[in-house]
Order: sequence, then C-alpha cells, then structure tokens
Amino acid sequence: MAGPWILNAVPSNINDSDKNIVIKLFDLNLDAPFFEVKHEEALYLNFKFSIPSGIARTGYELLLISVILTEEHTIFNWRKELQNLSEQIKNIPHILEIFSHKNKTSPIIQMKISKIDRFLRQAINKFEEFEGDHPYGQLLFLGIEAVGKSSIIELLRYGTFSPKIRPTLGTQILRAAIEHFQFQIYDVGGQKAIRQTWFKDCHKPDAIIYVVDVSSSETRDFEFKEEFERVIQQYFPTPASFESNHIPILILLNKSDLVEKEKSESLIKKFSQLFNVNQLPMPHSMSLVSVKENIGVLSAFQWLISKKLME
Ligand SMILES: Nc1nc2c(ncn2[C@@H]2O[C@H](COP(=O)(O)OP(=O)(O)OP(=O)(O)O)[C@@H](O)[C@H]2O)c(=O)[nH]1
Ligand SMILES: [Mg+2]
Repeated sequence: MAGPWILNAVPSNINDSDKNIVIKLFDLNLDAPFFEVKHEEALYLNFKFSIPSGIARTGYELLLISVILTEEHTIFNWRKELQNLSEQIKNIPHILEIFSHKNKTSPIIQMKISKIDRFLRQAINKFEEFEGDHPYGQLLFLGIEAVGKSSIIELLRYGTFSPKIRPTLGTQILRAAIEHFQFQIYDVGGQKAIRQTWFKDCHKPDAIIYVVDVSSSETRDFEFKEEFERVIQQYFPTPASFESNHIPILILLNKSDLVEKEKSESLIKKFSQLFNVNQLPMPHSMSLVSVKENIGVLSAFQWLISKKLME
C-alpha cells in the first residue's frame, strides 16, 4: 500500500503525455462525479468535486480524489467513502489555501495538509479492516431472462448501468458491498432452459431478490407469476416452515424508465395482486425501479439491509 499523496499541481517529474492525461481528467464532462478507469492491471477510482474559489473565473476549483487499486478490490464501497471524504475536506475552513498558497511551510497550511492526510489514512484503514471481513450474507437474484438481474448487480458493484451485459448462462457467484456490508451474490440465468438450475447453488439465501420487467407485454405476466410461485414453494414450502419465514424477499419491478410515470401506482397494484403479496408470510417489499436511470435501486436495498440488521 502506497500513499496517500496530496498533489496540488501536476507533478513536474512526469512526461508531457502523462501530464495531458491528468489535465484531461479534470475536463471530463461526466454526469456522475464518480468514474472508474482501468489501465493495465490497475483500477483507478476517481471522485471529482468542487470547492469554492475567489480566484477562479468559474468561482470554484475542482479536486479529484483517486484510489488506485492493483487487484479486484472494488467490493468495498469506495463511492460512499470518497463522498464522505469530500465532505470532510470541504469542511476544513479556507481549504483552497493549501493548494494555492505559495508558502507551503506555513504552520497553518501544514496543519490543514496533515488534516487531509489523516482523513485519507482513515479511509484506507476502513478499507483494510473491511477486507478482513467475511461476507455478511448471501443474496439470491431470481427472475426470468432479460429482466435486468445482472444489470442491478452491476449497479450495486460499480455504481453504473452497463448496457452491454450479456445473458447469464448458469449461476455466477460474485461479491458486492452495499452500504459497507459485504454480500455474496448469486446471479442466475433466467432463460427457460436453465431455470431448473436456479436453486442448485444457493441453499440458504439470506435474502431473495425477485426481478420482473414492467415494460414487457402482459402475455409474460403468467410466467412472472408461475416462476415467483416456484420460488416461494422452494424456499417457503409449507406454512409451517417458519424457520425460513424470516428470509426477506425484495420484489423489484425494473425498467420503470420504459413506462409512463402515471402508471406507477397501477403497476404496483397489478403485481401485488399477481404475486398475492398480502399473503406472504416473510418480510417483503416491492419497489418500482430503473437500473438505467438509477432510480429506486439503492433505497430498495437499504430496506433489505435494515431487515437483515434487525434479526
Ligand atoms: N431500459 C432499461 N433497460 C434495462 C434496465 N435494466 C436492464 N436493462 C436491459 O435489459 C437487458 C437485460 O438485462 P440483464 O441484466 O442482462 O438481464 P438478466 O435478468 O440478467 O438476464 P439473464 O441473464 O438472461 O437472466 C439488457 O439489455 C439491459 O441493458 C432498465 O432499468 N431500463
Ligand atoms: Mg443475467
């Protein structure tokens, strides 16, 4: 582990082409302030934020915090951590001074620099503690093909919607961090021919996420219902199976971006009736979400975590 380093200008000892790359990073016009760049073996997690500035024409200066990871460490929720860091840094009075002041040896500047250094080290320590942890629980994602299961998992893992995801052929076991809790994730393939494998790998899930696509034609409703009932029979076989009745089930009605907003309520009503949710014995929740527009997904999982924490 190297660093942290605080740089207040492009370092003079790097060559011109690297210098241009660094400068361009600040010019990237990304909607999300958080962006990842993969370069050779390393993954660069970047978070861009602004601080007020009396000397800049725009009235603000941009700061970039980057974490460079050399292995697959993205299960830690860096997104949240970097956001916290930016808040801590912004709260230091006259923070711009440390980057613009000519006299870097002044005690006040030194004090501010060491404060930022401490915040950065605290974040790294959290990450190292987290790495030693065991997975918090197993999440099983189910649902027929192309409803968006893998896309949801991608959003949880990397914070982005990736339109290029391929159909899942078999069960993928992955890890993801949600709100600083680690989960082992079972992503099954939903195509008809492989649905019989759904329950083979994860015998005791800690939570089930059942996904449907609200934009699909009504002719699929029966299939959504039939497969949902098969899941319930598998994990909650008889009313007496109270032992398993604490496993929460989260029903995600995905692709809400493809339906009119006015239909939201009627869709929730329709699927509540279709799945008979009022009769479900376990903790359950139904949310209308869009992975593409990142709407509702994180709050739905916050509900799930709150259920697990209450056990
Ligand atoms: N418009 C829109 N498209 C989405 C959304 N979520 C997923 N998709 C698209 O739906 C398609 C299927 O997504 P996947 O995540 O592969 O679906 P899956 O449920 O994992 O499918 P299988 O692996 O075959 O079971 C992809 O083209 C996604 O880009 C969403 O919220 N809105
Ligand atoms: Mg998939």
